[in-house]
Amino acid sequence: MSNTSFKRTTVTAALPYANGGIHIGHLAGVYVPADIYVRYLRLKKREVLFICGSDEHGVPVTIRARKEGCTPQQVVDRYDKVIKESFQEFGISFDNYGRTTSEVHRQTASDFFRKLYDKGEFIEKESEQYYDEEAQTFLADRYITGECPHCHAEGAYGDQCEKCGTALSPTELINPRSTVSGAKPVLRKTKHWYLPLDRHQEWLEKWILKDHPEWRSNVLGQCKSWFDMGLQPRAVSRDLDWGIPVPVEGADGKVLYVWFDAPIGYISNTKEILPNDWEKWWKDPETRLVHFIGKDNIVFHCIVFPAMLKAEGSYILPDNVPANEFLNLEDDKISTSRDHAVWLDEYLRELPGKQDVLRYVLTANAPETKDNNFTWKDFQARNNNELVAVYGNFVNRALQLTQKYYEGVVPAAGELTDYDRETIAEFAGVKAEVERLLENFRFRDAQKEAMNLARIGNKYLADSEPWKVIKTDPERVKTILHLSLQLVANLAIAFEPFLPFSSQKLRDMLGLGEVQWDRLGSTDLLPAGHQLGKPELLFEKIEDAVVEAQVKKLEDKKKEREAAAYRAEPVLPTIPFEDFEKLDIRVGTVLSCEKVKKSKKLLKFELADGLENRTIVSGIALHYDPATLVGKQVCFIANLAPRTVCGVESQGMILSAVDSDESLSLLTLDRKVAPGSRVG
Ligand code: B3M
Ligand code: ZN
Repeated sequence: MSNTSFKRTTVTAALPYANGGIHIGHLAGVYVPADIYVRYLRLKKREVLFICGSDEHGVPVTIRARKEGCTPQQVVDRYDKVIKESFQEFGISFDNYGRTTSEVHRQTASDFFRKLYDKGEFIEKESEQYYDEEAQTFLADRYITGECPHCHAEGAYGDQCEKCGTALSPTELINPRSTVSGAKPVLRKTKHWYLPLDRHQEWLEKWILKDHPEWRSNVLGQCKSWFDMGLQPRAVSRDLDWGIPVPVEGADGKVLYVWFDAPIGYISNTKEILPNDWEKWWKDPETRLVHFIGKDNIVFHCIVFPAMLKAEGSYILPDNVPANEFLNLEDDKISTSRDHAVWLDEYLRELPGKQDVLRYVLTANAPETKDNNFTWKDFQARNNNELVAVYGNFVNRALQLTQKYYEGVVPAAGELTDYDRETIAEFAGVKAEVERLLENFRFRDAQKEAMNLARIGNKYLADSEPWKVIKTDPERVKTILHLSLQLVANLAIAFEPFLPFSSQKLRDMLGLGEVQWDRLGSTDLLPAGHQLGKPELLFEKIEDAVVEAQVKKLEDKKKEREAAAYRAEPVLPTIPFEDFEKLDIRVGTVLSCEKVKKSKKLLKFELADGLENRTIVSGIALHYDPATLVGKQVCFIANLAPRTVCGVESQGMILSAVDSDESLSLLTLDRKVAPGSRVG
């Protein structure tokens, strides 16, 4: 169905986890595009509801609480407040920002579960899960660490090894440990409820791939690969003491899985503000439901939540899920754990009043079709070269000239020239184009179109040169400025969804009341004789020092991290020179190299060492393809007592450097030397 054939639109933005603040990646991926869309619909006078809230359950919250020595409730109370404030400051105009710890949510999620349970929409299954006998608790995957079965790094989690990125299940870990007590966990039987997604695959596949070919290709692609793998039943309960209790008999100590309750939060947060009227936003087929999310949430919003809604039976399904890819920062992945991010509360403190600049830059670089990159240099360039030099400059020139020549009163237009008419025709087309792009969730291009309007204005003024014409043909200047001011007023409208603070400021300067989106493109927004307000600068130049300080801040954090890694592995105590001399390090040429059977880590080297050949086993198989090493020269300890590793006698040790991410790099030479040469 086309967008306009719906009566109203329910727009949701992913509920952020209340275990940390909000950074530019969140803003760019979800909240700014959602806000632009909603503001646009409101301007179009369409009925719309914009829902979000904090996602307050789940294991990450309990981990944070444990780390900080406080309760999960204290964690979410703190971050809910921080997050809500950041959104407000950036003008993200939710109709309601709720919380999943609210009573209305507990009741709604609980009833939802109960209804599916009563309808027989779940299956019950017993499985074996790790249990911590000391702490007397089942362990969430994240609470178990051990050696990764793939890269053999220590400290891999029960759900993933962060070193090699492999997804794991806790029972695959070698030497598992509970992070709660340090105890060795034991397997225990436990019962859970599962949503049998396999039963839903057929209709889901048709609904998404056949009925919604207009969805973004990244979204369709991810769904398709889930379908190709075949959907599996998913547990919707957990053994945990933080969450909404499973509302059935015999479910003590079990709560709803956070991804079961969180999307229901959209419904509860609607109910919270519209207790008597919420159903039309969720159950009326004439309502259009749109979920704004990041790409890591696609499966939950396109497959799991729709399956839940369908199983319940009375809800509508999303009409679109415009998920974004990721935003990088200075060419490096944004990472909360490494603190490589621009946090909104810090941004607001350090660049006060510049919310619209960030909104602008994040939209200009929106990761709509691929991952994108935010750099402070680009931030500065877009501010100085686009917001200041194009938009701000045009507005300022038009207003200042009107002030100078006509004391801020809009002059009447005389006869139009062909050039005037061409200009009018050009900006009359902008409205349809911006609308088309916004309706298709193409926010970057839509904003570009709006900026194009400012370019048209800038060019018009530059070409018409009223400051020169005033000396020869003052009547003509009236027409030029009359038209320029209409263009300026158009900009206030066109940018309203994107840069709400600047539009407000501009409207105040123009004495323009409420904006009428439908008047975008018209030339009679400011009648002759209308008194304008006092002109002020719309945007300010950002100096080098400001962005350099931001880059330095990121670099300092990185250095600090590296120093911490160094401190974690400090230099060993000093030894006398004679001790060093005992170590015989030599250069060897690799004659052959192959994997050691039944080992993932080990490579067996045959080295020419100057005298005879020797065999050395080295644990670098995950970092090198053995075939590429033949012929290379490496350094090895020649007088180490032989050891037998995996049935192979190793006559020495090959030297390699361990990077902070545990990857290994062989010590090689930058020019050839005779095998057996001494290193020292
Ligand atoms: N809190 C995950 C996230 O913030 C999750 C989204 C819930 S949306 C219902 O990425
Ligand atoms: Zn690993």
